[in-house]
Amino acid sequence: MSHFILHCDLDCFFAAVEERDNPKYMGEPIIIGADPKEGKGRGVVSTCNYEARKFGLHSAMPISQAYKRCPHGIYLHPNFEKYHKASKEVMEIVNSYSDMFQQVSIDEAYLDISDKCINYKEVRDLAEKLKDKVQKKVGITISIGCASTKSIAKIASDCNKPNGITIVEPNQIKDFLKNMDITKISGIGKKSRIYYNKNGIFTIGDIINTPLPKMKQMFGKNGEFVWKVANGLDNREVKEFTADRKSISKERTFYEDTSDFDEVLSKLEEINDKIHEFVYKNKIYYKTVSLKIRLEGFLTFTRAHSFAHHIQDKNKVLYVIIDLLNQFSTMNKKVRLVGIKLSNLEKKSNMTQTTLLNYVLV
Ligand code: TTP
Ligand code: MG
Repeated sequence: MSHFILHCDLDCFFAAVEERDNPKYMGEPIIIGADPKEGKGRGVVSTCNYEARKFGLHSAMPISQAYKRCPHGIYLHPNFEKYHKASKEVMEIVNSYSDMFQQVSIDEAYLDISDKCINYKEVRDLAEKLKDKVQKKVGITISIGCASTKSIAKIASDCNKPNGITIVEPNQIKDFLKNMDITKISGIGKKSRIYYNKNGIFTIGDIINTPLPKMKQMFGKNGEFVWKVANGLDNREVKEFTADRKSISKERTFYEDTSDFDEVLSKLEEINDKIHEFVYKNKIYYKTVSLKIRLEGFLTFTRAHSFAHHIQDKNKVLYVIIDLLNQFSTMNKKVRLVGIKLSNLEKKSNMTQTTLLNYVLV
């Protein structure tokens, strides 16, 4: 059976909601984020509309820099309550097309429509209907990518923004991906890109042309994952976090063993941030935090700490991790891998505004 997976992502989400609610700003550059204070403001851009992007503005840019580039823009404070409501309305519409639905952030979701369509023509019709419904009922636009795997659907949804549909059929995958930069694959960030480049891998085509054993040998597990993505073999399913899940964990191997405490700590912070994106989105609370550390020579240790109650607090986890990490500081050995695990999980349904804020601004 063919696999049809959609990735739906709203266009300049927060800015689109503001544009919808303030028609007088139509056609103006709109920037959502911190107060620019005429160029002296601190903080960052949350997002901006496509008009503002013409001036080089983008998410996470310091607001002072945005102001310098676009002083005549309309600068607005985020109104999370409003965005949360719009997100919920959109997600309900997306979910109404299939139960195999997985929301992955405030403005993106996957939808498996394999048992709703028999060919790509029907897929396009469904995607168009979905897009029209979002526009009509919520008043904002969404871009949709469709492919046989989640990772390619995600890359596709970004290709025809705003308000576009991009379908990549299995026999088009190679041509679609081959000239793209490797960072289009989520799993290759700015830091790993440097390492991949050093080893002669620049485009996704370079990954496709490297045999799997060589990818594994050069880049370990990450190499294997990105090879599968590049070859259309990523078989992750569309599914939501389920209550019977026992733990959430993430680990990373250093490209070279390190004894630099700051490097180890910054890697752990990165892992903690990533895990918490998932935690906040899925409204997960946890009681136990574990640190995993592998030293040179493959000596592996885990240390755990349990809180008295279920919590959801990125900073508390980081303090515990630092504390647990300090227990290894006297061993005088280089570190090969670090990981964090959260267990004793509980899912709550009432998301507070602070958690939404945390999620959005991390
Ligand atoms: P994105 O989907 O990454 O961005 P976007 O919807 O604004 O633009 P695009 O058309 O390229 O998809 O993020 C969704 C919302 O999350 C975004 O509207 C604002 C918020 N956000 C932040 O607050 N900070 C950030 O750094 C990012 C990336 C997003
Ligand atoms: Mg978006």
